[in-house]
Amino acid sequence: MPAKVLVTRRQFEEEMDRLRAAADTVVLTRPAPATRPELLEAVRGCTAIFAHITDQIDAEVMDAAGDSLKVIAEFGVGYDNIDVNAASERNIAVGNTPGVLTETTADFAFALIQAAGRRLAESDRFVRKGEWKWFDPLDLLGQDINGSTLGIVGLGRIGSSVAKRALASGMNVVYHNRTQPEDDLGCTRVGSLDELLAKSDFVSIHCPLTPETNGLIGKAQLEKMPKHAVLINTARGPIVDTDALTDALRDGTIAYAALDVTNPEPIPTDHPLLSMENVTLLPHIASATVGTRRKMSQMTVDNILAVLRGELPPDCVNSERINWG
Ligand code: 8YV
Repeated sequence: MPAKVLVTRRQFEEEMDRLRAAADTVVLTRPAPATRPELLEAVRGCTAIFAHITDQIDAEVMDAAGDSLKVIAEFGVGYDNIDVNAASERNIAVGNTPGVLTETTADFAFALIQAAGRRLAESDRFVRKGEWKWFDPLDLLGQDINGSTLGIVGLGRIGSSVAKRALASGMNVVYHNRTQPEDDLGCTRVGSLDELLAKSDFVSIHCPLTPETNGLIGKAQLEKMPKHAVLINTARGPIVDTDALTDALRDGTIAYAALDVTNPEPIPTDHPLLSMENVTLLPHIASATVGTRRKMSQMTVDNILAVLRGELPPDCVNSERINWG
């Protein structure tokens, strides 16, 4: 019997053809993600799940798939939607797509730093609403990027690439990391997150979502930031406490936020953040270029095809816990 592969969202056809050549491939093509009952039904008998951030792949889903399940291949570098421990206990490999989206995501994070500093989205709304009636030298004043300090929370692959862009634009860069990176590119390591928050004009988040980073930026942390500070989040929504951020933007604790990720996601259209001028909201598109999404799709398929051949995925996050004898 051919192996069954479930792809939970529509994907690049040429990559789906590579899967179809090797396995019985089911692609869920509806515009909305599968509901929980649909997912539990769709995974039955699968060898591989091509998963997306919208899928909560926990022990219940793994057990619904049954003993056939050998790999969960995430379309993305972050895999916080997968219970990796539950997968390892069941000898299921978990794959992801590191590296390939680093520069694209860093481009986008730096674009948000610039867009927030210079109030681009707000200025666009100003023109569209017909509010641009005359020249006013004191209208829509932003903050300089050059000469200001960027604080990077998590100087890993993406954080380092953002740092390179910031240094090239004349910013000072400070960072907070659990471990000392091999090359800090000339950035300054600070002793604590609080110190970083107090020193930075712009703060950009680049750490993964883990139990330790969930709610990392809450009321107390926002209060450490200067009043003119800008917060950028392209990592994961739950790292920032949404209610605390909403209050901080409303009462002037900080000046601005640019968020590619939110909690919840999508952010409801009646959420107070949507009516505030000092926040720019994007629909989780930091990696969304044709080239990068194609490469992510290709890597996800490569991870699955390796397992169908009996090998570990080339990018496997739990390889040391897998024993296929
Ligand atoms: C993806 C991401 O868009 O790689 C990640 O961790 O957040 C994004 O690149 C997302 O995972 C889509 O499934």
